[in-house]
Amino acid sequence: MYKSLLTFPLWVALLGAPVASATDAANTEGLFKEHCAGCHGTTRTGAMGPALLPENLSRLRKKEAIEVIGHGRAATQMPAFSEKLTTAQIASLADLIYTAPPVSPAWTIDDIRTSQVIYHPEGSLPDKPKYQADLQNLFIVVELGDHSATLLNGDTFEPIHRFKTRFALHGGPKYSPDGRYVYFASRDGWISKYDIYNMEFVAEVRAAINTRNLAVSYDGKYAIVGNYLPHNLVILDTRDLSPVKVINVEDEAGTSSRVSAVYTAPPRQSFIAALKDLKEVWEIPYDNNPEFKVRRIKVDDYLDDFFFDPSYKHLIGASRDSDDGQVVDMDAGKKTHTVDLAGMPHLGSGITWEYQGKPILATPNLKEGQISFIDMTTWKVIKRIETKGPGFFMRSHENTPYAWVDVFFGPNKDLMHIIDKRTLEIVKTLQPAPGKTAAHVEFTQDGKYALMSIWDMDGAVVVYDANTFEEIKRIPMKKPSGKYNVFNKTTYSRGTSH
Ligand code: DHE
Repeated sequence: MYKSLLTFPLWVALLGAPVASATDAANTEGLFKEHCAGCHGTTRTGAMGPALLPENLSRLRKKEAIEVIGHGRAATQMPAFSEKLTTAQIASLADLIYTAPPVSPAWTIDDIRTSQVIYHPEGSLPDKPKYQADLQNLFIVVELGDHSATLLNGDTFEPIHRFKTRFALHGGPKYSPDGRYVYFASRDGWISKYDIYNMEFVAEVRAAINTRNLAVSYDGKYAIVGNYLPHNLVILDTRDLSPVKVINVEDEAGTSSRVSAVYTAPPRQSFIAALKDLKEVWEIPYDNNPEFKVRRIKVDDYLDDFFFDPSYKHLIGASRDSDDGQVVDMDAGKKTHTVDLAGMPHLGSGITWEYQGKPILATPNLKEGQISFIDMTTWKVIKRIETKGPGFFMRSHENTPYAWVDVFFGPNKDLMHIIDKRTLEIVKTLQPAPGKTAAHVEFTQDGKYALMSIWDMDGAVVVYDANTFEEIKRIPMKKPSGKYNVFNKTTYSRGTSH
């Protein structure tokens, strides 16, 4: 209690919110140059340390930022400044990094080229794996806790190798079609290519200052990176991650937009991007389109999140501020249906299966504890079920009659529901580690085992028998987030994300 009297919020409460003067701002800039710029870059776009711009800090509350500046960050090179700086100075630095600079920083194709690092030129590493394992049943597990990833054997559930990644990976890593390489994206725009056979990074490039996600073309030749900062899409040559083209995302009038997400659409031989600030969906064919010309499809609303039907003929998109989802016929190039989807459906985490002879889509909801089931022939919601709280990830597999969905938010975050795909009812609720978030399931190649994350620094991947729901094994890990099975991802299983 006594200690808290000395801390910033009380100081603010007693004196009132400080009025920033030009001198204060200049002093804070000076502090930043002296203590922070060396690692985070003079323009805050990041260097050895991560970028410190509002877009890059969206997952970190200001209170936590103040804590990190004062006391450092474990398992990184971020030192503690509480001995060097006053509480007020630390608070002013936190204010600075959550304020957009007067001029948005640029990141040009030359910056991208300059950032490229080639550790092993193409063809210089052996083609034979350095270990014995079924290469189709490997997993990459991302461990957010200390910015690492584990290569896991999906038959024995033994880790093969653990390695450091870039800071704050986000979104699913994407495999090359043969499963030998995996591509990671970090929120700071770093794209890394990792050789799973040799357990080495082969190339890295910084494609942007703030990235949403990346997708890899069906033929494996290109990667595309969708960005918030700058407002663009960057196409890379997957051989060494050289930039091939930067596509500025703007409409005909020159209004620019952030990219919500970009995915590959295998049967269409194209990439498809949803935009956050323009009412357009973009399709970029990569076959017979050397200039990567964009096909623009007008839609009724901005799209924050979207999903495809298994044929990739329809896109189902949702805006976080609307009660409706939109169905876009990708061949006709127009919106054809509206889906009644209230709350904040997490379509990106939706999955599909056949129910009573019809394809259905099931999606959790980030705001409400419910799962919606949508008939993909009529685009009507055929059922909603209540869950113990809003969920983030839903997963299944062709060989299991069950779908697993987490309760990511709220007091029941330690629960995981299992839904029978034949009845659309919850048949079991697991609580693998009381008090700790249970999240994100991915199946083995044959669908016999389900791997679940205990999303905690003192966490684990828990392996379950997917039929009996019995726990088989607990593999200790540091805040494991997503896990990605080579076969399920490269064959575009209907039970997982693509
Ligand atoms: Fe994600 C995937 C968007 C916050 C963990 N997340 C995705 C994808 C999108 C997305 C568009 C699909 C990209 C892909 O896989 O190629 N995520 C968003 C948001 O808009 C949101 C709500 C806010 C934000 O700040 O970006 C958000 N996401 C989070 C988190 O807070 C999570 C839980 C922790 C983190 O890493 O920051 C998180 N998102 C994930 C994971 C995936 C993901 C683990 C990949 C899931 C998969 O199985 O493919």
